Order: sequence, then structure tokens, then C-alpha cells
Amino acid sequence: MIACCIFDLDGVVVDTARYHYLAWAELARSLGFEFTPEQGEATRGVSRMASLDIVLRAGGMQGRFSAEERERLAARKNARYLEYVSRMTADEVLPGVVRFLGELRARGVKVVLGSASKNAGTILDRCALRPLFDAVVDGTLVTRAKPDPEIFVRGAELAGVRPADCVVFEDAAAGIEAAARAGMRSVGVGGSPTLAAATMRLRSFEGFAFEMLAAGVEPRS
Ligand code: B16
Ligand code: MG
Repeated sequence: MIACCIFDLDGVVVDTARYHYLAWAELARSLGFEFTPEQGEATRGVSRMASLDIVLRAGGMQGRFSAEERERLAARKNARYLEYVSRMTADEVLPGVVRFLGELRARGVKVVLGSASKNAGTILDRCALRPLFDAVVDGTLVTRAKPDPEIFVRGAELAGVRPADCVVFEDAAAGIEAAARAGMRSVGVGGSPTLAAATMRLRSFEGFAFEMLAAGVEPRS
């Protein structure tokens, strides 16, 4: 039975990865090196401080900064990121998402957000998505990042649903692993080859319906 669907935010509901990338690339440039889009892929689904480590490693600058300096660098990136987020609109919600979330709720399936981002609430409000969710678990509520299952376990608790009755939608391999460790099924969204371990795979929510999820039918694309 499927009683609850838990959605990652970046890469599943909205494409904020490009804003994360732009903000990290600007920070890298200010430190004197280029951070390429390919290198940016490794920050997908990864926490803010772990992403900073990826950026600094790409510039050969790991170990150069104190804990305080690292906090300041991350805060600078986040301020820039929030400038991009403040210009987001509901048009940036990925295709088919709003319809699918509405379909779930009409069937009495709980809809929960499970994102590593500390800015998830701001993004939901910018994109007028908050009323579509029964519960929100974000980076401000958990201490352990994916692939730890904490985010999803907390989401199931808030929804009052057993992990075995939850399905997680994720675009990052760490999130698919977190779902498995939480005892949940998973849907890998977006077509990355790193999502092979997911229970099923989906390119986009366009044309995707609850019956297909319940039957485990992957859309042809
Ligand atoms: P913040 P998700 C993740 O969102 C992003 O994919 C990742 O790039 C980012 O570093 C992380 O959130 C933390 O975000 O700096 O806003 O707290 O995919 O878990 O929704
Ligand atoms: Mg994601």
C-alpha cells in the first residue's frame, strides 16, 4: 500500500541546482579558480558544508580555511543563492508536479517534503507550493545528511505513516540510498545513470499517474 509520498525538492519539484551552481561558481571565482558545471553535479543533494568541501577541493584549496572562515564562505554563497531564489516564481515548478501532488492528495495519500536544503521553506513559499504539502522536513530540522535516513524517517513520523507504506522521489543517489535505509521504496527522478538502485525510474512527472506508481510501471521515454 502507498500511504505517503515523500518528495526531495531540488531536482524533483524545482530545478534550483542551477542557482546553487551559479552561486558556488561565483564564490570559486572570487577565490581565484573556475568551478565547472560538471564539477557542480557532485553537489546535487549534498549538504551546504559538504558542497563547500567539493568546491574547495576542485580549486585545490581544501584545508586552507579555518572552521570560522568556512562558515563565512558558505554564508556568502548562501546570500548569493538566496538572491536567485528571491526571483523564483511558480513557473519554475517542474512539469507535471503540481498535478501529480494534487492527484495524490485527492486519493488521500499524504504528501511530504524531504529536502536537505535549509532554504526549502522559502522556496516552497516563492513557488506557492506550501499548501500542497501535509508536512515539511528540511535541513533545519535534521542533523544528519542523506544518505542517512533521518530526513525520510522524520517525514514518515510527521505523516503518521509506516516507512513500508512510503515512497520517496529523489534525483540524487544519496537520497535513493537514504530511502532504502529508511525501509522505503524509491523513485529515481531525472534519468541520471546514478539512480539505478531506485525501485523505479521516471524522467519527468508529465504523463505520470498514481496507477503507474502503484503498479510499478515505468513510463516509456
Ligand atoms: P541549502 P535537495 C539540496 O537540496 C541541493 O540539491 C544541494 O545542492 C544543496 O547543497 C542542499 O540542498 C543544501 O541546500 O544550502 O539551501 O541548505 O535536493 O535535498 O532538495
Ligand atoms: Mg535533490
